[in-house]
Amino acid sequence: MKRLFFALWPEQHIRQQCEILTDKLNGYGKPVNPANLHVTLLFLGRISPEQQAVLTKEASQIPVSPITLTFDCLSFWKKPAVLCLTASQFDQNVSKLNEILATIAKQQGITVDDRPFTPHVTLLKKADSVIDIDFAPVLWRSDGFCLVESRSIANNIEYRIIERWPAN
Ligand code: 3AM
Repeated sequence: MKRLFFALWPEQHIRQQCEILTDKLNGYGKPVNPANLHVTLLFLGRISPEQQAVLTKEASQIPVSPITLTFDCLSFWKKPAVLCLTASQFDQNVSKLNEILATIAKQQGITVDDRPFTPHVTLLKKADSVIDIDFAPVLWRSDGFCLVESRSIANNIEYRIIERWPAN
């Protein structure tokens, strides 16, 4: 069994822009390792090899359009205690992709998060307050999506891309 999720993975220059912003937030929480920055499309949880094989096959058949997200807000989410980048408006292609992935996952008996989908990039964990700083919006262009494995190693979270599907 592997702990998996679908995500948008950043190109290097987007990762760097997020990293610069995270540096500005120094002292307000625990920075996410820059190598781990991503937009979760759908969290799947613990998945068997059989489920993974079906999910991978189904995902490869999804028509994927390029996605552009403008992350122009910093949001503090109290319950998970995170500070993340969010978008005041966003490309409906990303919501469509989330819906299709959720349908595929449910067909495999996987319980998915039914809360409204909010694309975000978590920058700080263990955050405890709203932060009001000026920053240049992060333009996140994605030419596809991926399936990612999440592993906990010695108190750190490590993400490994298992498969990538480019936009058509
Ligand atoms: O994209 P972010 O960093 O907000 O919080 C976890 C992380 O989200 C989230 O999935 C992403 C990759 O680990 N996550 C972890 N457990 C979850 C759960 N049970 C979850 N999302 C929904 N339900």
